Amino acid sequence: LSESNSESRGALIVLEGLDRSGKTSQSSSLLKYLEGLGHSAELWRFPDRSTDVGQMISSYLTNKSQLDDHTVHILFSANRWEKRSLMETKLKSGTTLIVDRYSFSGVAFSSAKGLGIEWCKAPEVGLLAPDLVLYLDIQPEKAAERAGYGGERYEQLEFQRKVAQCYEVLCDASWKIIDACQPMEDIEKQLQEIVLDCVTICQKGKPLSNLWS
Ligand code: T5A
Ligand code: NA
Repeated sequence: LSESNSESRGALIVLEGLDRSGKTSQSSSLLKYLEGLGHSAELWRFPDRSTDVGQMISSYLTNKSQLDDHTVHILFSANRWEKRSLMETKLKSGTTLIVDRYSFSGVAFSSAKGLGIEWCKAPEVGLLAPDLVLYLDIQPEKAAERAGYGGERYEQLEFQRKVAQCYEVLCDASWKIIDACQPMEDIEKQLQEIVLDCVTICQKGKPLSNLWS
């Protein structure tokens, strides 16, 4: 019996950035790339608007309901907790997850409203830690010029400037910062290389860990 593969698992890869920085476009193209190489991979996103909690968040983001800042913060976190065990199952079964926003969005957006950063981090503790954070770096002014901007609650220039500052506080040396103003194909190539390395390390049995570590 060979045990050499027993720890092999999928990678947890997170894309972060301001609204309209290109996360969804790049997540989809990464998924195609990994599938093209024969890897098992799925595209996830937070908020996951398909659950009951996700629908409350969606209604808040589209200004159809009002919620206290603390309340909505905890809802975003709950929306991740309700997917945690499935996330772990998928990773352990060898599926790589490309995740469009995660806990860092949760902390950056709520602390940009003035909530304390430690308070914001607390409900995220114990969620799975990503193997890789890809930060799509764009000036708030540039993002605002992109199609579809301004449709949702947080898509306002002044607020996005604050979010960018909060991301700077959260960012550590392990994050990969990518200039999101390059042509899409150039960004794709850079991300592919980084992601492939990460997938390989996880296949070799890098252990899973929890936030914040
Ligand atoms: N939030 C989220 C919290 O407050 N707490 C949390 O815990 C979480 C998880 C919804 C909001 O919720 C907040 C953050 C958000 O404000 P969302 O549904 O992910 O989050 O919404 P957005 O981040 O706003 O997603 P967008 O769809 O607006 O932006 P993306 O995904 O970053 O960008 P994308 O790929 O859709 O591209 C936007 C446009 O730019 C073009 C695209 O074609 C598209 O038109 N584009 C480029 N143009 C030129 N050059 C490039 N390189 C380009 N890349 C993309
Ligand atoms: Na998006």
